[in-house]
Amino acid sequence: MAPMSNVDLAGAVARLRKAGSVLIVSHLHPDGDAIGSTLGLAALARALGVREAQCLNNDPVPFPYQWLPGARDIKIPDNAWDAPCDLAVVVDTSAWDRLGGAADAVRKAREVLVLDHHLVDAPLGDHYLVDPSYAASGELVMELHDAAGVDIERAAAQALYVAIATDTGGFRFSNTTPRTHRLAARLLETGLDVAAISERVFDGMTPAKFELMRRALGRAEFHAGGAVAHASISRADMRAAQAGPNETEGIINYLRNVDSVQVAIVFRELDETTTKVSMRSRNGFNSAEFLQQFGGGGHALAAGATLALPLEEARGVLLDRVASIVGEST
Ligand SMILES: [Mn+2]
Repeated sequence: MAPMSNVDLAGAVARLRKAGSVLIVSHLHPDGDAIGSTLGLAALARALGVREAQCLNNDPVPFPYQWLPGARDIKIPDNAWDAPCDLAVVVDTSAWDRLGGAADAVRKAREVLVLDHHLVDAPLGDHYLVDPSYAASGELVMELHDAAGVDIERAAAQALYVAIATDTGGFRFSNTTPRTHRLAARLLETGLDVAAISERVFDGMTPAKFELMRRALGRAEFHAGGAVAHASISRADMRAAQAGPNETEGIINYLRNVDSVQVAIVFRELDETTTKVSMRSRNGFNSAEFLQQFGGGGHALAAGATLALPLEEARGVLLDRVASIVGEST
């Protein structure tokens, strides 16, 4: 059994099999893994004979994933949610505060099963399978199909390919393993169109995102001999670019890609007193560990936190701490 789990793959399948109604929920501001894993799980639940499998997320499906079959059926929370379900499955997060407005519906479920691959101390839920050795929750969902003896249908294969491809940065990040490629190879065998998916998921960009990138990267700063890079996105930037939260995604990678950079940080102003911090790192700097002191978490190479500080202050505090670790003055 994985280190942070109280249920294994077979146990998780048993919970699904037993449930008459299932609610599948992932984290707010869903990424490709969140959406892809949600849809893959819905397909698995239906194959296992679950009478009612519904999907719910705090936020609408981001544009690059809206074409996935079933994506339109992922609901957003409203006050029309009444009947408690037998089993809520929380995927790609283990934390209540990442569920946003979907948390209430999860709390009403008779049982909660968590399937995740993030580093966490105490996962939510009655049953949890949390294994950071998976590059994506989509890998876990594929292995659940195998444990259940269920073939992955064509539509689910597309969703799970998106899940795995996005969380590995197109099979480029260090979380990519031989298992990742073996699982992805099986998805390709269903005949999915890799080039078409890649174009939709990786290369497409709204004009709003381009404008936001222009603004954020235009003011990027480098410190500590180029080892630390950061950029900030204010609410004014978001308004001027007419950008939504999803359009901030990926901007940080341009900072991390600069070859001198060990730690890349993007600060985003949520309101007057709240700042969201995203961090990417390499060369041994553990972003998740570092951001724990600010109540954040994630992976060693990619993590995030929300600070109860105005943008400028959050930037000051965090950059000071980073500098003390990276070892040169900023
Ligand atoms: Mn993930």
